[in-house]
Amino acid sequence: MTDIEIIQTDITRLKVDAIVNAANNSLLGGGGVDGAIHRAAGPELLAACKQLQGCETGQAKITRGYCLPASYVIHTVGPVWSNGERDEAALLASCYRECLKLAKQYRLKSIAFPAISCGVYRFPLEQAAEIALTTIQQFVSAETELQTIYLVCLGVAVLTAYNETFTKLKVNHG
Ligand code: AR6
Repeated sequence: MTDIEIIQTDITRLKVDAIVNAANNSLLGGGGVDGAIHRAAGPELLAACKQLQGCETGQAKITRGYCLPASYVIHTVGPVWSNGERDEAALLASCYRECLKLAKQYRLKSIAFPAISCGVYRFPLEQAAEIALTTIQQFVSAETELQTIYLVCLGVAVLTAYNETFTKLKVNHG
């Protein structure tokens, strides 16, 4: 049974097997959670990312965590919100699935996700929360090795959207 926990904290402080980075196609750093992760992990993370030669939107790649308390960083690239006209929902779901596939491949027991695409990329919060939770629930119903999945919210707006969606989905699915 996998636990799904919604928490409000700075993801860079979590001692989990992997934290997920909401990166951009270059994988060479940026602002938001990406900037925070690179600052906390140190320059070796950027050196490792340079070897990866970027990442497509909706895909994911893994590195070590270097100076982070987390062992690994899974870098994924969420879609930029564009009025829902560019397959953003499917691409965001793909981000969560691809990260979980890597977690399975590396036999990770714990993983922490930030709210991918919910910052600079402006994905609507309620819809993003629903995609995150349903995609994760579908994946874990078939997979058992992951013990804990954290959904990390920095701001209160994201926290509220996640909590409300979580309650709604639990009610809907019994
Ligand atoms: N811990 C947890 N969550 C955080 C943290 C943190 N330390 N810092 C920010 N967040 P964003 P995106 C939240 O903009 O929308 C970067 O420049 C934040 O409040 O980081 O996918 C990349 O290089 C928000 O809810 O990612 C890309 O160019 C969520 O993380 C671009 O931003 C995601 O916000 C990606 O944009």
